[in-house]
Amino acid sequence: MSDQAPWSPAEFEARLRAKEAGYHIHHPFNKRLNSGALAPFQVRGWVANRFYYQQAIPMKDAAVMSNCDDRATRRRWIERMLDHDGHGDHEGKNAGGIETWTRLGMACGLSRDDLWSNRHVQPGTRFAVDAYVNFARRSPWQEAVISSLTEMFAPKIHADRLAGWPSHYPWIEAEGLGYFRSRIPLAQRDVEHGLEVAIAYGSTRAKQERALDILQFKLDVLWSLLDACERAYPDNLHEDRRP
Ligand code: AHQ
Repeated sequence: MSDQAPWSPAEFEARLRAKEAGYHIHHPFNKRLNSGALAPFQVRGWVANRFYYQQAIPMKDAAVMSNCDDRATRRRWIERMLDHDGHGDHEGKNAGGIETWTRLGMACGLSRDDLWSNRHVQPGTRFAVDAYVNFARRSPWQEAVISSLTEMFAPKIHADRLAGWPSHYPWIEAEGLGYFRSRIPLAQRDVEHGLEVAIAYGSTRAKQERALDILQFKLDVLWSLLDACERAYPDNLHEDRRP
């Protein structure tokens, strides 16, 4: 553990943001996905595996809440759960992000049951996502908040999908991309809160370096999910085994 002086908040944030180099936007499978190089079955496989991640987010967020003794933080954090699980009548725009992701899956040709049964979820996806949820369950709430900061880099990956998929994948109904559009402002709001927590947590150099390690763990979670998809859905996958 370092006993050096802490970095300034600006320097600490810059070092957090420099971890973008390991973000899954740079994963070979994502590069193929966002450049239009994947076949429909490979896109469907990715959607079905990412659905398992989306389902896990509110449980991860509930774990953060359960460990958080600060009411002001909980009052902000609960918005994340409602964003994913929906609120009010849970219809239309109140249905929540998991429902919007379900509509992405159906726009790609998956059935609702294909998604909610988790029948296409690969072992590597399950282990990576479950590791993320369990990290949030057993860590101090500030550390779990820091692990969500991979979303600093998410607006670009959503924008890439919105810009490219309509022409790359015209077979996907356009309204299916609604999740990516809806997530950009929410990611920006959530990152603002997450960075406040991270800067306050990073009172010593050792804690700042711990924060960088936590962010690397979460980058590895996202990277591993794409490793699992790349392994499961090779170009020559037998017809009978394609989602
Ligand atoms: O759709 C995503 C989402 O709701 C979240 C919540 C946040 C977290 O709490 O870890 N991270 C996250 C991410 C979402 N989408 C991913 C993508 O590539 O579409 C990116 C992912 C993230 O960057 O952490």
